[in-house]
Amino acid sequence: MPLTCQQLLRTHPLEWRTATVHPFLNQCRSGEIHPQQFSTWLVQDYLFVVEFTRMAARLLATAPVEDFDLLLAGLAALKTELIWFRDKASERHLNLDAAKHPTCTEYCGYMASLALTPYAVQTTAFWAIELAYNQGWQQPGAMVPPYDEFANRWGNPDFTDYVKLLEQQADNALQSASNAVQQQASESFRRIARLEKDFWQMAYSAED
Ligand code: HMH
Repeated sequence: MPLTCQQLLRTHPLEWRTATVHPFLNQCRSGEIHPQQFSTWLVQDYLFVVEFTRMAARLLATAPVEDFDLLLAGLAALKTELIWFRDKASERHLNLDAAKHPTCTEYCGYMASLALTPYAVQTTAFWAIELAYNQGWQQPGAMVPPYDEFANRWGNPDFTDYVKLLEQQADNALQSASNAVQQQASESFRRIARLEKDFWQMAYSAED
């Protein structure tokens, strides 16, 4: 029986929960998040998305041609997302030319290291990273402004559909993967869950 994305979610429910349920998100829903904590997340997430875009490009570079449509659409969406991040930062007078927090550095280093793994591992990781935000921003329920705009970016129905297609793409790749590669995909899923949890927490730990 080949590994599937749903199986990963079923096998590691607690780890996935810590990746997608966090006080940061609940405080965005209620409006209680401190603007400075939110800004820390915003700047660091921009820096993350820059590196995630590079990961998407490497994924395209190893993908079978059948997967090009979805990955090219994903890259086009990332173009819009990077512009949007710059808009959100400039509204808040935030400097995006900032140093990465150690947590962001670790996550970006991990994404870079995935280049050395087989496509099945990379595509599963790509799905998990997008699903974390899709579920994380949706789960608290309707958020107060200005955070509703952020919740909607990753929680909207089109993004949910995109993540489902990424899941099918990953499942397809996993289907023909060896046991060792499936194991590697499973370890990657768990690593991403921990990195996502740490990324939420970073907003509270950053200095000033
Ligand atoms: C930390 N994980 C993190 N940031 C994001 N923007 C996403 C996932 C979704 O792209």
